[in-house]
Amino acid sequence: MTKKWWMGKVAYQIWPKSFADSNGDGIGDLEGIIGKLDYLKDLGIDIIWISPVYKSPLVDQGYDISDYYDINPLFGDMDTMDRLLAEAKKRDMYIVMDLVVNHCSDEHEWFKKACADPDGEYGKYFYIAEKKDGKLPCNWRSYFGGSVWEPIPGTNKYYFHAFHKKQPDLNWENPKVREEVYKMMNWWFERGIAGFRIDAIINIKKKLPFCDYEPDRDDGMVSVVRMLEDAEGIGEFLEEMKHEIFDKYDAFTVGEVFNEKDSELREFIGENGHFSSKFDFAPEMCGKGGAWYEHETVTPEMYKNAIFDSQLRVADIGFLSNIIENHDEPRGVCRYIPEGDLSDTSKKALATVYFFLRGIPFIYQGQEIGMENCPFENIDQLDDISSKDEYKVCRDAGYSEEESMKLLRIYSRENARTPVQWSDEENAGFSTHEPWIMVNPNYKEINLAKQKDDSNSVYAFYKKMIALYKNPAYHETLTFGRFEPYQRETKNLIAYFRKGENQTLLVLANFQNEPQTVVLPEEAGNVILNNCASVDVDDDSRITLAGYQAVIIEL
Ligand code: TEU
Ligand code: CA
Repeated sequence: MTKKWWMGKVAYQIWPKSFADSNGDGIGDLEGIIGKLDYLKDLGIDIIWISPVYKSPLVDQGYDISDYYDINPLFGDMDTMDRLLAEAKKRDMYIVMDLVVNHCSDEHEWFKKACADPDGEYGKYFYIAEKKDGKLPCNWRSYFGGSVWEPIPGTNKYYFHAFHKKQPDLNWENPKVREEVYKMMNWWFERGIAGFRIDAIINIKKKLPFCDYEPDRDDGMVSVVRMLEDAEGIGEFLEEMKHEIFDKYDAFTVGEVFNEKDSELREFIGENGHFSSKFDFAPEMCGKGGAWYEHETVTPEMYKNAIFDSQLRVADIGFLSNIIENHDEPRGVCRYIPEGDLSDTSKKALATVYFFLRGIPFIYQGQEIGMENCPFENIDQLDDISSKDEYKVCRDAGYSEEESMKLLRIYSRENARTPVQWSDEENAGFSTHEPWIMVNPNYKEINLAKQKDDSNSVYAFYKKMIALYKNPAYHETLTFGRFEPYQRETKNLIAYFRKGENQTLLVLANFQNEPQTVVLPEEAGNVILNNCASVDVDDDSRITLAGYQAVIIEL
């Protein structure tokens, strides 16, 4: 395998609106990010992915871009962006931007021109169609609810949106659109970014011509996801993008790829794949299906199977990007640790398990201090379009307000979007002003200031993990070493090997409150990571792990 600069690096996701507010308007911004670069460097971060900061009406918090060449004034301006790039570079850190090109905002000038003249040049930048015999071109339901078709006022025409109606899909079949996108990407690389996280990319290829599918709900519609099964040929677009742009800049690219077919894995992230990496969403998808009230609670066994299956499926084909949460998911500690078992120890156990999987570890802002879901009490405390839609789906299905709010506290992506808890000062040290969204009331207990100098804190443990990962004595094995499950059938034990050329490391985590004794495959060597004060190994190479104890042993 050809070694690439990004292999063995540690990445961190910033969701700017809630990261750090520098000017006291209650909204995080670029200057706030610059102010935290030393903090991130000290933690051990190499690559920083910043969720969208482009000009945007923020209907979907920046994933609705109205100008790809400018910065949302709420977040700063282009000069500040350039300074951020320069300051990151000074610290040997890499900035990765978010590439949102399945759709733009309905306030983008392309779309305004398309609406003004749907049959003209810009009309072809989008999917615009008329009803036939009183019927829309297809019965697909958008990700955020309602039909994918929305009328263009003053005409008999409709436009297609896979997400919100203020996010019209760009027509990738039109070479002009692709040319515009590459031009813009090029412009950003020339400014000094290291790569892109590529948003919702699987959706750029539609199943055409549009057709109806069997409805999956009483509304007569079917999730737009259904068409992905039949959409063929996305690879041609992605190869073009790679050859035109990514190769030229030796970029680090990570695809937000769901639903790829097994046979496509190598094409996506193999040695010469479309992208450097793709997120492993298998744990995120665990237990999910249909509406929120139809989801199943994730058990440690389900979690283990999800990550192990992904690891085995990918093996050495390429590098997954491993996460326990992001801005679209609730906090990982609340999702993968059974309710009632949440503690600093269990948070560290989960961290150990995911961080040392083969791939690129991503940390989402606040994860390193063990931030938890937010106890929202009513729907008005939330701003997220997806949460509002899912809440409505629950209410329409007869769930009470209380039941629906309970589901929201479990599944809403707003859980990960509350301000980062820097200290126990007002507004958790995030801002001097009341933040745009509530601060999690647990900020007095969970905050960075409290954890920074406490060697037993979740934060200190993350720092330790990163240092271990980068320790030259283990870095090769932790980066390239083979993943192999150990005692996979043992309940509530999550254990695996990382096997390098001349080194074997064993990651062991006891995912329950009761102690658990495990026979080691061979005599234990050094214990190189431990989330408890001691470790109990007997003469017969049996290790007894305390509740939620996690260790890494050199064999
Ligand atoms: O997400 C795409 C996506 O398919 C989902 O994760 C989606 O967020 C979920 O189904 C809704 O709850 C990306 C971004 O990460 C997300 O924040 C944006 O809302 C979406 O694209 C549209 O740009
Ligand atoms: Ca601000």
